[in-house]
Amino acid sequence: MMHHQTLSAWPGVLEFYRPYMTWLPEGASIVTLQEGNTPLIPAPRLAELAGGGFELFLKYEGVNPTASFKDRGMTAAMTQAVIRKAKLVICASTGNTSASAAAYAGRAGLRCVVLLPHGKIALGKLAQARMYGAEIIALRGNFDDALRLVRELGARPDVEVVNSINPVRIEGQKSAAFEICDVLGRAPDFHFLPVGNAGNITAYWKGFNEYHKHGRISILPKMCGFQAAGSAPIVTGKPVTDPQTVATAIRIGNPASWQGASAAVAESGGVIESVTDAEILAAYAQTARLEGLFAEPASTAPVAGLLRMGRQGLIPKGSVVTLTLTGHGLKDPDTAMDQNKIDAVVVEPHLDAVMESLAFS
Ligand code: AN7
Repeated sequence: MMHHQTLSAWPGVLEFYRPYMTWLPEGASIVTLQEGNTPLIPAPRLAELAGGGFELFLKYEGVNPTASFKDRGMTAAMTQAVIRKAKLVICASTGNTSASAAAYAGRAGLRCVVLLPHGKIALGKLAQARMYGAEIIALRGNFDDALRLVRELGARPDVEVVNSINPVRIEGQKSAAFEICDVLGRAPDFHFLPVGNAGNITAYWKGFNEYHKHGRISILPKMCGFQAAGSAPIVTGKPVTDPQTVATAIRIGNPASWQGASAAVAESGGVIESVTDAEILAAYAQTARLEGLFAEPASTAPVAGLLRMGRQGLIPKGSVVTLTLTGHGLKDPDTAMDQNKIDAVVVEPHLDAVMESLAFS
């Protein structure tokens, strides 16, 4: 007799966490790709590299339907767009928001326009926006220019803005904090994540607070956010007019949720700091090699931050630390190839040739 466990379908984050989605009208039909329920994976080798003595878990958001955490908010934004009978959905994006918006809009049967900084979008994200059928406008400008234009366009009642300035995006994204607590059976002592437009750190803090208020967790984590050094307005305290970083996803000079990020850090007793591109790229390689998790450069900014804080002795022994890997490494194949300039060895298809190239006798 074989004993099987039962596997039930995951309904997506809005349905699963419906009691916490008070904005969602009764009977609304939800636009979902079954996003969420992503794995929380132990990362003992990275923890060791950061000095050890604590437990580390990585929330691998790259396995969402469009391979980033944006899908959690996009199910909410697109559900709302349908309720409001929008004719057009628009967003500004450094890439992942546009990929997600394009997919969910297609599913909802809505026209989707994305405004992107020309030449600064990782290849995989552009491929997604094209395949899902978005209309792409490339601006001779940066993300901040794109978001300014989107705010202006969004003043029309038949246009739905699906950036995180739309509050339901935050409502969807807070589900990641719930999942972490549900899996651990407690809240982490520290939560690490990258900060760009600062919607996600705002969303996680809201999620942890709601679980705390409802008695699901008894402590709140210290929120630790990391920006790229060339694009660190919250760290330096002033907008950056020409942000630069290899982590194009977080190449943002004037974050929309600046206040939310500052509040999360201040209220939780956490930190917001910057890491250099060199630190980001080192952490990018280490995360892939040590843990088998390929995440895009923006996602490894907090890994770099954790390595630094751990080595400085800022993570107390016995702590439980969680860290969000926000997007899949395959999003940005160009950066991956640039990091690994060593080409494959090309040989004839004979065993001797292979053995010879291996110097294996
Ligand atoms: C992989 O897609 O802003 O601080 O337009 O793609 O909530 O902005 C992406 C942001 C981190 C930063 N990691 O999150 C966009 C966009 C990845 C990202 C962030 C982004 P926020």
